[in-house]
Amino acid sequence: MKCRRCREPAIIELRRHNAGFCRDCFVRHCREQVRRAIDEFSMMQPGEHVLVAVSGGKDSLGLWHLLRELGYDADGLYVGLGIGDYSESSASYARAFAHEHGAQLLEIDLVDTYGFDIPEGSLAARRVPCSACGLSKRHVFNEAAMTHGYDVLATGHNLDDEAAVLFGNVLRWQTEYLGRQHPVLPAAPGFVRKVKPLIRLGERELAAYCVVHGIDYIVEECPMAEGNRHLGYKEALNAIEERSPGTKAAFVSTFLERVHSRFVDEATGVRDDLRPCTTCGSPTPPSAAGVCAFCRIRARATGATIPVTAS
Ligand code: Q46
Ligand code: ZN
Repeated sequence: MKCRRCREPAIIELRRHNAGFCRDCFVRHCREQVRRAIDEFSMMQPGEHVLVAVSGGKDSLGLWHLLRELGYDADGLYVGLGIGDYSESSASYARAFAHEHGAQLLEIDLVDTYGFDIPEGSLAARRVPCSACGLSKRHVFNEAAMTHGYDVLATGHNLDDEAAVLFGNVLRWQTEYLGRQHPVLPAAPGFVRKVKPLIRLGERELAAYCVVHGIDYIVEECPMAEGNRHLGYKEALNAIEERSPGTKAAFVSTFLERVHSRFVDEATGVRDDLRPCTTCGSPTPPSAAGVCAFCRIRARATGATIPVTAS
């Protein structure tokens, strides 16, 4: 197979684009997809101070590299979740990248800063690990970006992730989540702007991007991922994509073009009703009796006494 752009031998075939690319044209393709996503959704402006949430995996390290290549002033944020050797190892990949590229890495350890780790938090809150973990990461990312004065928080969600989340939200008709599912969540009181610049790139492309740049990333899956519903959704979508390449991209892009706006009002209404958490100040729904979900998990895991009246 030859490269679509320059006719040199291709190193990767992208069936969704019905094309192959050589190394240089593939790198250019990845940059172009990120640049287009940033422009299309007005994610950020040159000169803004960007914080990239990095896990040590291919997506977030690839994103960090891509943003820096595109000229953005992007620092990394690594949150230590306390998931045994997995966390130790993933931190070392994030640190190695920062060291090698002369980039700034902010590190926050959940145990040191908040007094609990994800295994304890999920047990204490009786939530599946990924639920306690996702919620904690969202809280810590937002808090860190706000505290350190960043303009925007970028996460490494790729096309496969977004398609799987969308699939789950549609299967259960979670309309509020559908209204919130967008590559840009604008800043609001208590919230930094959040963006997903990898929305146009798939998992395979990120893995290949890291390989061609010699970016080392953690390959092992998180040991607590078992039971994560999105893994099943990904498998189902992969089976569909195999038969008709391009379905995932069409699913996500058509949703954003034609469907998302129908659910925005519901999501905005929920956001407008948020009130500062009485413990940490983060925006929280009135139904939570004043204490945000993160502070409730933290209180249960650490045995701290805070006024917890709702579950
Ligand atoms: S780290 Fe956390 Fe993921 Fe592990 S516990 Fe689940 S959400 S799988 S990206
Ligand atoms: Zn709180």
